[in-house]
Amino acid sequence: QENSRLRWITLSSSETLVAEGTDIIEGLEHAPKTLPCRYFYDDRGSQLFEQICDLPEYYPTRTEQSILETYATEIAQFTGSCELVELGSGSSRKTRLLLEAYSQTNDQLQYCPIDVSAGILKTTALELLHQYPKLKLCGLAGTYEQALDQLPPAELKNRMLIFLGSTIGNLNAVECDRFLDRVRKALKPGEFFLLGVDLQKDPVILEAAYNDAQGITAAFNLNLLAHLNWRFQGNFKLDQFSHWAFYNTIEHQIEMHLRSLVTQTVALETLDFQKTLQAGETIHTEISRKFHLPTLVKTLEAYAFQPLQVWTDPNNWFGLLLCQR
Ligand code: AVJ
Repeated sequence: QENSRLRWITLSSSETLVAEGTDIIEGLEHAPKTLPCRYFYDDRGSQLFEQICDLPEYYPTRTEQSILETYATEIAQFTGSCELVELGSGSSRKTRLLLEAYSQTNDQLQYCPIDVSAGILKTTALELLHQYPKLKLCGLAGTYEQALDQLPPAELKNRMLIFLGSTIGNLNAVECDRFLDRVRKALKPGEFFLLGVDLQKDPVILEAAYNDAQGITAAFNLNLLAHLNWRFQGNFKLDQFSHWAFYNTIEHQIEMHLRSLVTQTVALETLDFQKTLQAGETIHTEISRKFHLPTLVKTLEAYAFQPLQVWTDPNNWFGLLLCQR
């Protein structure tokens, strides 16, 4: 009977076929070279990210988790019955706290996880259906852009879009504006938006979180190249690159790069693409912006989101914002 509570939608866009891989070519043609951080998350990358979340240095996951542990019931009472739609749901580990709270205050439980990694989406969906007998689940495999443009109609009378883990920090200011505009269009007036953001803090703490002693973050960064190798028949040799992460205090963002240790030519055969990297040259793979809460609140208001509540942890390391469209 679990199947009757499960629906799958694989999202695609008319652009997909044409666009497949062009973002990679664009990034590698760019000076300095970049690669989209979305490509971290093949199934192996999603697993590595799960390991990062458990690292002693990586405070965001457990800090956000502690905020949710404290306030999930309050959130559920505040919004009342609503469908939960989550962007970048991954293993849904933090969302379980919300599902727990909503299953106690509401008789209907509707969850729509969205992720680019179909593997982790499926495993998680089956676990959740088993764990919550009332739960109805609609999994969407695709990018945020695809998902926001093609959200299935709400099954319940209200809806809350959830975007946790400070994943919004991966977007630069321009992309963030475009994203918030999409979110606003995807939601109806009165619907909710729950946003988790990492806050500005001592750079020593920030840099440690992206340079863990066990080297899991390095493996995660390098796995992007392994992903490109299998997906586009690439020839990246992972041992000829090294992980580099630092906090940019001017931009208030962690930056992750991959540094080429030697002069080498990389090729992506199915994209019919080749590029030479100089020894020491870097490829920029990720930004992770760290936010200033009052500024973020103003930005959200500018996009017609009304911040209803802002919660933080005792150190003020992480923020959780409940907004209403
Ligand atoms: C899930 C994108 C928020 O930026 O902290 C973790 C990803 N990168 N370690 C982050 C990540 C390196 C993470 N986000």
